[in-house]
Amino acid sequence: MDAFLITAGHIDGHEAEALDPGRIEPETFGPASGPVDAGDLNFDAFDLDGDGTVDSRVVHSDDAVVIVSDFDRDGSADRLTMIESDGDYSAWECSRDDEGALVWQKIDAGAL
Ligand SMILES: [Ca+2]
Ligand SMILES: [Ca+2]
Repeated sequence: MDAFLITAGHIDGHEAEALDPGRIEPETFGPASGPVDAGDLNFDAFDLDGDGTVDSRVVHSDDAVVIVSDFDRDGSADRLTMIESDGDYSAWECSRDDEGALVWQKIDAGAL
């Protein structure tokens, strides 16, 4: 398939509603979890990549503390870092596959 631009029309009706990061469970989160709502980055947000624009905030879900990062500020999270109560952590980044579907990829994991 040739490369093509993702348009709103293409995504419309194609993807599930964005996931609330407060409902993320590290045990079940995976590549096909879909878009994650970055939420309101105007409060309690910080600048993780140091470019002068706030991009990240901390969300407490039932099972983990989740750092939600939206570096391009489009409202959809680009990176998630989950820290479980036992110190296990995992970091995920999302991208789109050839068909425009959002895919999460685990980029790091370990124990604190
Ligand atoms: Ca930033
Ligand atoms: Ca984003």
